[in-house]
Amino acid sequence: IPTPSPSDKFSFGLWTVAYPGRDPFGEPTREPMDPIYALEKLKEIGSYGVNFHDDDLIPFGSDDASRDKIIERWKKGLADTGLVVTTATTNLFGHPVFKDGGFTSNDREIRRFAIRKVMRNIDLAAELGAKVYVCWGGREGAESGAAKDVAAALDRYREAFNVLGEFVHDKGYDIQFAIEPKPNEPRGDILLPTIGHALAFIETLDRKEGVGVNPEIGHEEMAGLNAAHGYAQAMWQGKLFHIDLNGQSGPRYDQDFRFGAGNSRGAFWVVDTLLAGGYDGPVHFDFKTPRTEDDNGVWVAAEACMTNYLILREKAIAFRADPEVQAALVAAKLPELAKPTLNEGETWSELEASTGPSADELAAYGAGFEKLDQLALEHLYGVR
Ligand code: GLT
Ligand code: MN
Ligand code: MN
Repeated sequence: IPTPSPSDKFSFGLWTVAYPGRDPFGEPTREPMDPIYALEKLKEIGSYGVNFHDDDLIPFGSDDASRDKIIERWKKGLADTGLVVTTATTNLFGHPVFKDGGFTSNDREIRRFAIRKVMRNIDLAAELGAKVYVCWGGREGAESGAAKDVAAALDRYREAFNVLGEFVHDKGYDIQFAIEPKPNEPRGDILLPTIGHALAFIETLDRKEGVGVNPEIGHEEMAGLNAAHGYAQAMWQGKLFHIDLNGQSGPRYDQDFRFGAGNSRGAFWVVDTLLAGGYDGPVHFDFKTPRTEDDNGVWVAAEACMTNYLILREKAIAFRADPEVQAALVAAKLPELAKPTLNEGETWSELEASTGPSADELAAYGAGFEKLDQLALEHLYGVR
C-alpha cells in the first residue's frame, strides 16, 4: 500500500473530516470536531495541506475578540503540525441570510454583506499564505422560473468577482480565485452549473487572468458529465487552479464519497488526465464520511482518499509506460490526432482544391479503441 509524502501535496477541507453526519433527514451522528484535532490527525495520516471556510474555523457571528483567539490557536496548530494552508473559501450558504444566495441574492444589502464576508476572510487567507481562494456558489440559483432573472444575476455575479479581483490586486495579495461549479443541491438549480459554464463566465471578468476553476468530480458526474474531459478542457484553457477529488455513483444527490469510491473507472481517467496535463496544484479532497461511521471511520476514509490517489497514479503511469498500450495508442491513431489537420502554410482554398480518398475508402477501418480501453481496464483491475 503506497503512503503519502509532502511532495504529493495532498490537502483536505476542514469541513470534510469535521463533517458530523448531518443530512436533510437526520441529526449528526458524530460529535463536533476540534479544528486542532483535525490538524493533528491530518498530519498523522500524511496530509500536506488544509483548506477551510471562514465558518469552519470561526463560528458565524463571533465577536472580534473570540475571532482573534481562535485564529491564534489555529496558527499555533498550523505551526505545530507544519500543515500548509493551501486554500481558503467562504461559507455563503449556511446562515439563513444566504437562503437566496450571496453574490446573486435578489436583496442588494445581502449581496453587499456577502462580498464583505469574503473580503474579510481573504485577508485572513492571505495572512495564512493561501494561494487559492475557492468560490463555490452554494445557493446562487433558484427553485423556480420567475424568481431569478438569470441575466441580471450573472451581472451581479460578475460584479462580485470584479470587485474581489480589484480587492486582491489593490491589497497586493498573491491569490487566485477558483470557481467551483455544481449543477444542483442545495438549490434546485445553481448558476454556473458545470465547468463549461464557469469557463465561459470567467472570460467576461475584468481580471480574468486571476480566476480559474475548482472542478469537483462528483459535481460533474451529478450532471452526467465526464469529469476527466472537464479537467482536460480546464487545463487546456490554463484554468485548472484547484481540484476537488471525491467519488460519486452517477447522477444522484451529491454523494461526496471518498476519492476512488463510486465511479472508480472515472477516477482512473481523472488521475491520468491530471498527470498528462501537468497539474501541479494541491491534490485536494472534498469528501464526506458517511454518517454510518464513527471518528475512526472518518480517518479511514480520509487516508483512503490519498491511498486511492496513489494507487491510481501508479496504475496510470504503468498504463502509459506499457509497450502494448503504446502500440495500441498508435494503432488507434492518437499520434495522428496530435497532428494539425492542414499542412504547414496550407490555406482553406488549397484544402478545398485538394482531393483525398473517398468517404467509403476512409470509412473502411477499425478504430482499435476497444483494445485500448481493455488494456486500461486490465491495468485498473490489477492483472497487468
Ligand atoms: C460544500 C460543497 C463543496 C464545496 C465546499 C466549498 S463546501 O461542502 O458541497 O463541494 O467545495 O465551499
Ligand atoms: Mn460535492
Ligand atoms: Mn467541493
